[in-house]
Amino acid sequence: MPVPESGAEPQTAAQTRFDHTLARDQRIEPRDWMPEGYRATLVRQIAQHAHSEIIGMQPEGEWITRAPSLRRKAILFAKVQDEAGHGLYLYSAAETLGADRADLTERLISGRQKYSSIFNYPTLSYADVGVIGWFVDGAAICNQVPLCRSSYGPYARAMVRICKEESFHQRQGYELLLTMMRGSEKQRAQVQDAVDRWWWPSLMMFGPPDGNSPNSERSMAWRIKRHSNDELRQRFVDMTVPQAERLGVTLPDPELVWNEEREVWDFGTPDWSELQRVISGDGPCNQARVERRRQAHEDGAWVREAAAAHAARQQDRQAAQDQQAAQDRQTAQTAQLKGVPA
Ligand code: FAQ
Repeated sequence: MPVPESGAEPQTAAQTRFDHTLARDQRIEPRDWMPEGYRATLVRQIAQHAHSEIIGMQPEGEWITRAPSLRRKAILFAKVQDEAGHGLYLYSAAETLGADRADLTERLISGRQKYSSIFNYPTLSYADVGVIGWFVDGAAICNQVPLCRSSYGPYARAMVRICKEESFHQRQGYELLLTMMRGSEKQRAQVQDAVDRWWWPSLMMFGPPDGNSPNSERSMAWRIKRHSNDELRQRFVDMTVPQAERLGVTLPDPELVWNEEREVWDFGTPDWSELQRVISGDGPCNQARVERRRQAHEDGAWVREAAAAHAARQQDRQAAQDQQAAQDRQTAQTAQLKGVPA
């Protein structure tokens, strides 16, 4: 739990220590004093991130039963399970800031907290599974590798493991697409169609342009975010263009052109009004995603109750064992004092 702002020592000293920790590029840990705005920003970002991982299980999860072979099913199963794990590390990181996991879930299903816009688009063909791995996990890596150096310790450490797994996910997506591109004409067309549909939403994952990103400045000053939304978007485009060439697909942007001077790929402007619509709940699948999450949460109530009952029983058993052990020790000590052999 964070030390409250109104701790025993004067706030100015605590604030100075906090500022020095950031200036030395060291980590803030849960036991450290932190400004309330820093804590709230972290809870907001980490919760949104956790929700994204959990909601993000749905678009690909829909293809587990329809994946074309046992091998592809096993791979997809493992990937979707990984996303659940990422969500859990992130909820745990939010808990170190005093957030309550049940409350965060409630905020998600009542529409009071956001999750990534990207998961509000439908997965229309199996090629979408590959393109999600390639684009969405690729974008997640660009965004999240710098977060491994985020100033808040538990978040940064969670990111290290998550990034390793995302990197594997990205490669499996690209490998799936390479296989499909070596297949039939129909398969190649499916890949191109999926690329066309997911390209722009993937660029939007990085958030609004820098001039319209109200949280960036403060988050960067606090070293929660290390790069701006536009910097990371550019990094993603530069990484992806040569991969698209190798794969043999066309990215759906006529303005995509190599800029000799800046040594980056120039690209067109995403439809920012679409991002705003999707973020505010009016994307193609928003309602279905949240409804499914709500249903899963309700269906899982008995599991939570059973787990809590089991934990309570274990605790009672442990307490009884501890009490018995204490009594045994007491009896042995008394016997020793009386000179009775044990
Ligand atoms: N979708 O001022 P900014 C994944 C909101 S995980 C929805 O720029 P900030 C793994 C933003 O929250 C993907 N909302 O905000 C996977 C803010 O709203 P608020 C998730 C968005 O925080 C792969 C408002 O707009 N990754 O893919 C989006 O400085 C495959 C103004 O924006 C993370 O969460 C959006 N795209 O920057 C799983 C990474 N963009 O809260 C399954 C960590 C912006 O003020 C399958 N998060 N908004 O009401 C971040 O890096 C940042 O939070 C950003 C946004 C960059 C997302």
